[in-house]
Formats: sequence, C-alpha cells, structure tokens
Amino acid sequence: MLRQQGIPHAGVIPVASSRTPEALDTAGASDCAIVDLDLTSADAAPGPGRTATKLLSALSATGCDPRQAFASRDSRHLTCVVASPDMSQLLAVLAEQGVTAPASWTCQELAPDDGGLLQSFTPAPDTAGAPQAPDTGINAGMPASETGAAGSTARQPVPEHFDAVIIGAGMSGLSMLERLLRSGLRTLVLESASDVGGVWFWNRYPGARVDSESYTYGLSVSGELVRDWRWQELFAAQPEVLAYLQHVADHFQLRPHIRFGVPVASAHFDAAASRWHIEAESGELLTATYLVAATGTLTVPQWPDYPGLGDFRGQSCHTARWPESGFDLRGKRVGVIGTGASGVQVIQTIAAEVQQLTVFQRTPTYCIPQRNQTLSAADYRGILEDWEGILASCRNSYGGFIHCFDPRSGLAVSEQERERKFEELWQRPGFAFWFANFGDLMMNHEVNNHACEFLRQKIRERVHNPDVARKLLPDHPFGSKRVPLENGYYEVFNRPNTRLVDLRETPVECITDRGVLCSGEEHPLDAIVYATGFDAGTGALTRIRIEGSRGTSLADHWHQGPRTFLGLLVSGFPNLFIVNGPQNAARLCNAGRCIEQNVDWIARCLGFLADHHYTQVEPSMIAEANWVAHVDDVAEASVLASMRDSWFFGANTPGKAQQVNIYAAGAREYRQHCEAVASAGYPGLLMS
Ligand code: NA7
Repeated sequence: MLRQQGIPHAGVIPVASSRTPEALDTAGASDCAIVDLDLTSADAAPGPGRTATKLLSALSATGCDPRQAFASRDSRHLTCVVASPDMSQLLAVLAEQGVTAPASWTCQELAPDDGGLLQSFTPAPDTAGAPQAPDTGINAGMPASETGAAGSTARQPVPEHFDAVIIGAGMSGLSMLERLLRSGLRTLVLESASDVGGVWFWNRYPGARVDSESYTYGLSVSGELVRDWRWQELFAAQPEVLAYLQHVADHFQLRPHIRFGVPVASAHFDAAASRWHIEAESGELLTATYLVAATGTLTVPQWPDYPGLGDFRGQSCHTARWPESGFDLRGKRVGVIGTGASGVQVIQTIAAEVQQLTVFQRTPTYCIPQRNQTLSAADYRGILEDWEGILASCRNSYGGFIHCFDPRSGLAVSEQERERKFEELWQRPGFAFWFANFGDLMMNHEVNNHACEFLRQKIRERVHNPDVARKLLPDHPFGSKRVPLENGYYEVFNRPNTRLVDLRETPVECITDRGVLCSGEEHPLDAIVYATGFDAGTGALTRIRIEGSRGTSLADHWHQGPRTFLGLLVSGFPNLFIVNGPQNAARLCNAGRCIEQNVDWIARCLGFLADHHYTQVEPSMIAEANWVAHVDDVAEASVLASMRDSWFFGANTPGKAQQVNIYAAGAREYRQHCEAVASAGYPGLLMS
C-alpha cells in the first residue's frame, strides 16, 4: 500500500511503501515518488495524451523510471509513480516542460490491498525505458484523436468495479455500508475527510451537541452495539458522537471498505453497461452498478457574501470548519454572526470565557431548553429494559424522537389547560415542546400562535433589559425555522460582556480589517465566528457533477428546486439512491431513526431488483412529479408556508431556487408512503 507522505501543496511527493506492489519491488520505498502533473499548464501542448507521453519520455531520459501512470478522465492530470528519482533533476525536467506544480495535493492511498484504487498497466521491462502513451496506461478516458492510440492494441486500464459505491462516511454512509455488506454486495465508500463522522467530523465548534436524546440517535441494527456503547450525556457533545461513529465503523469492521481523503468529482451513468463511472478529484476511476449518495444535508458551509471578508486581520472561522487543533477564543473580543442552532450553541458556550462577545443576529429564533444531564447507570438500565418501547415511540413520532404529538387539537382544550400543557412541555428535556405538543401545532396557525406567545413570554422573563429582550423576540411561526435547543442561551444577554447587534436595524456594511461595520458603526474584534449555516439539502450533491442517462446533470435537473421520488431516487438518474435526500422526512428527523428507515428501504429495493433479475431502476417522471407536488402541498398546508426565509426552502443560499426541501408531514407519514410503495411492488419505479 502506498501512502502519500511529505508536504502538501507540493507537486512532487516522496512516498513510503508499507506493502510494496510487485511493480516497485526493485525500488526501495524511499526511492519512490508520486508525481502529479497538471497537464493543462504544459507549454505548447499538442494534446494531453502527447504531452503526457512527452513528459514520461523526458523523465525516463533523466534516469527517473516512471513505473505506473494514471491519467484523470478529464485529461487534466497525470499521476505517475517514479522509481529511483533524483528529485532535483525531476523538478528541473518538469520546469523545462512547462509543467507547474498543482496548487494542492489530496492525501490518498494509491494501491490498497485489494487490487488498487488506481489500476494501471505496468510497462513490461522492454518498454519501461521509453514508455509510449498506450503502454503506460496514461490514456484512460482520453479521446483517441488526442492520444494517437487509435487502432493500437494497447491495454486500457480497467477501473475497479463494485456492486455499490457510497459517497460519504457519515452516519448515512456507515449505516448504508453495513447494510449492503450484510446483503453480500461488494461495496466501497469514498469519503473526502480523513475519518468517518460526516457532520460530526467537521462541526467541532465549542458547544456542538446533538439535539436528539443520545440513546435514540445511534444505529439500532445490532443489539450488541446498543448494549456495548454507553452514552454519557442525555444530549452528547460532538466528541462523544464522533467517538460513537468511530466505534460503529470498528464494531462492524467497516474501515477496510472506506477510502478516506477521496472527494468525488463526478459520476456519469453508462446506460448500455448499466453502471456508474465515478471519478475522484485525484483522477481515480471506479465503476459501480449502484451509486448511493450519503453526502448529508448540512455539508457545504455557507459564508456570507459581505464585502471585505478577506480583509479582517484577526482570526475567523466557520463553525462547520472548526480546526481540529482548536481555536482559542479565551480573553478575546469575539463576534459571532448567526443565531441558528450552531450560533446558539457557540454563544452559550464561549460567553463566560471571552473578554467581550458581540452577537450579530439577523432573525431571532425560538430556542427551547435542552435540559441536558448526565446519564447514570440506573438511567441506562431503564433504557435497555425499555429498548423496544423506545424504538416503537420513535417509529410512531413525527420526527423520529421519543416525543409523540398529543392527538388533541390545541383549540379543543381550555386556555388554562393549554398553558398548563405548554409549561409542562417546556420543563421537559429536548424537543418535547415541539414534537409532543398538540397534534395541530404545525398545521393550525391559531394553535401555533399560542405556542409562540408562550415562548416569547419566557424570553421576556429571562432577559433583563427589555430592549434586548425585544430584539430577541421572533415573529415567525414556531417550527417554521429549525428550533435550536439551548442551555442558558438567553441568560448570556444579561452578561456585562455581551452585546446584541440586531442586523435588521443596523445591517452589516462590510467586514473591515478590524471588525464588522454595521450602519456606520465599527465593532472592533479579535476573532469572528461565522455560524451562518450551510448550502443545505442539495449543496453537496450539486457540487459533484452527476450526469444521468439523459446527459443532464443533477444540478440542471434541480435548477428550479429539488425533484425526487420519496427523496430517495431521481428520474433520469438510474441506479442512484440518496440517503437523507431533499424532500425526505429524514431532513427534520432524529437522524439515526430516519437514516435507518431510508437504508432499509434502499436495501429492500435492491433485493427486489436482484430477485427479479433487473439491473436498472429509476422513478418515472410522473411518479417524481407527483412526489414533488405532494411535498409542496404538505408544506403549503402547514405553518412552514408563512416563513420561507430559511434553509428549509433553500432561501439562505443566494441564487438558489426557493423550493421546500424537507417533507413536512413528518417521519411517520413518510414511512407509510415508503412502505406502501415497497409492499405494492414499487409502482412508480421503472425497472429493467
Ligand atoms: P442555520 O440554521 O442555517 O442558521 C444560520 C444562521 O446564520 C441564521 O441565524 C441566519 O440568519 C444567519 N445568517 C446566515 N447568513 C447570514 C448573513 N449573511 N448575515 C447574518 N446572518 C446570517 O445554520 P446552523 O449551522 O445554525 O444550523 C444548521 C442546522 O444544524 C440546524 O438546522 C440543525 O439541524 C443543526 P437568518 O435566520 O437566515 O436570518
């Protein structure tokens, strides 16, 4: 197995070999280099194929021995393994050929145990001295006219094939991988990060914490896993959730099936061969019968488009890209921009340790108390004893949580009874106030208004300065934006070191070298925390060029908003499944519970295809259109329709079509839709 070592941001990277492939047997590990050539920068290139040939010949002439070479499908990169290089000579040759070092290098494994992430033809001894393009395998994916390979008997590199390739090793990817391996499918996960975890890998900001009761959040597929892992807190903090997901990967021995540091650049469906061709950013090629996107809802950080963002001379950081080594805010003047779930968690956590905290708030939200606590051994015994009951409650609830709506209408009870119920829910931990409330909370504006007024009164009672309290009062329907759970958030605004800047009254003009300028007033800062959310829902998927059977990209297909069937499949994109995709109830759900439901449905569908000897599946355009219309209708009938300014509608991302991307009827209703489709033999799906 070859692993990159050495400095990033270099064009030529020496490598060590922990299990030397046969082709490199003669070369000592320290005598190898991986050379990544940016073909687009080569001078007077007659075409990428010839340029590559020319470069390889030039390398050979210096005594460097190019043993293996790989071209990216877009012909823009050539990666070769060079034995016995004189590094300074190598760099000089590259410079002579007009090839510049690429701006960045992604850490990758080159030849894993099972046959090769990058497969190639290794030149026979008699051709190794002066490799020709076809013989070195550098022509992969290049048009024959460019390479001069037409009519040659060259052996082309054959990309490694899998039954399924999954993109992403967060909870969705891990759960899907475990399920497909259990079904006997040869499955591989490609993950851009260096470890498992997804959002829990990236979101390491202070106070990051799960909003589901921890013990309901994980995977339920293995009793052993459930008994093995002991959650420490009712709502676990990020390090504990990340450790749990690492434990899941180890428990099911998933790591050998995951390649880390491999961002996927593109995937296109080859209808004739019924398979996806997948290309990583490094140029590696794979094929798979099924492609599963487990790319997550909240993956791509959204930065504000303020002028001067790069001018700030202090430190700044997005919550979703918090450095692993930490970001020390103690004793500093810190500004936090954004007051969604992430902003609230950061603000309440850092307030006591920073010198001065300035909170820049655009839209106030309803925050309800999380009431976190440690879980004792006795708590845990109770949880395990009632495990089946807990799962059943989650299955029957609106959001996959242990909280279930009261079937009564909020208008069917007296005002006193309603207030008593609200107070009782507010005292309970977690999302009880949202998901154990009156059954028509999300559908009936009058009931919702009563809940809003109850919560606004709580804010007035907790925040001492009436003017500050006023700025913190939301006016949209409760639940129409994601409700943050808080632990002492409102009390932060009673602290002498905290200032609230209402951006509706004094909008940001720009970021300066010293801080944030709002309506003529500069707020001087040492550090800025951007808690400004994500290009949610579709952001991660549309950044990969996914091309379906009609030659259309997914980004184009979703140009006017996401279009899916059940949030799981897309018309024109055969054999593509999305876990926790747009228009899926998993978007507003206790992740573990809804992800498992998605994963089970996909695995069952794949089983059906295998049983009936089908090799292709996609939804009909009509089935897709009907689901889109249903998702829209549900949103229009709910309180969501009166607050479209949120990521639920894609409104937080400039230029994005505004269309609802969550399924507002909830997880239980969604599960019933999915179940009905599967039990009826998948009407709406075209199988061949
Ligand atoms: P959210 O929920 O999208 O919140 C982002 C916050 O950032 C929100 O308060 C936004 O105000 C604010 N924001 C976004 N852009 C700007 C600009 N340009 N200027 C000022 N303020 C801005 O993201 P989170 O990371 O907090 O939470 C994401 C999910 O993680 C959450 O839903 C949970 O599921 C967990 P706005 O409301 O748009 O006026």
